[in-house]
Amino acid sequence: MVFQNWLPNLFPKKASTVTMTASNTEIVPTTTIVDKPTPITPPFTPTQPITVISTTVYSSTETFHIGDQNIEGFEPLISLCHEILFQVALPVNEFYLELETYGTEAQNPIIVNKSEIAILSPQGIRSPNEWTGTRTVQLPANSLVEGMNILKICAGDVEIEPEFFGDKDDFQIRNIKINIK
Ligand SMILES: [Ca+2]
Repeated sequence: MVFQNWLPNLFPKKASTVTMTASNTEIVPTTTIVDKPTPITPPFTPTQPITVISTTVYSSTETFHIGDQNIEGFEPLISLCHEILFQVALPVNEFYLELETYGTEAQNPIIVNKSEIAILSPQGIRSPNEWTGTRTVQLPANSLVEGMNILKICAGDVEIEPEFFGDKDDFQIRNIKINIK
């Protein structure tokens, strides 16, 4: 006589063992039922390369007149340099200035933290007295320091037909942005 003892599968989510036994040695089947392990999926699978988005650390739509003369049609003169303060958290891989210019005719220095690091060049002999589109000036990221930084856009020497000895360029700037990546 075969005696079968079926254990009800009350807890199907757990591994369970159902053993069929017999009173003699004729049949001793053993069946083990084990739930399939849940496939392990990685928590995050990037499907696209991560893009580093630039951050604007300074932005102004105001118009500033840099130079050494009052000029009709220009905004009132500020001074020989326009100074911008901005905050940065290092590390920074890219650092650039965007702006529109009106009337740049000289090699106008861009100074960051007291070092001259770039030139805002003449905008062209044919169109010195009109607004340009957005100009982008790449700047060396290693000129930045943690925290507060100072960028100055200054008037350079007029080398072609200066109006007087020591004449500095007079020009306007607007829509200024300082960006980092
Ligand atoms: Ca001048």
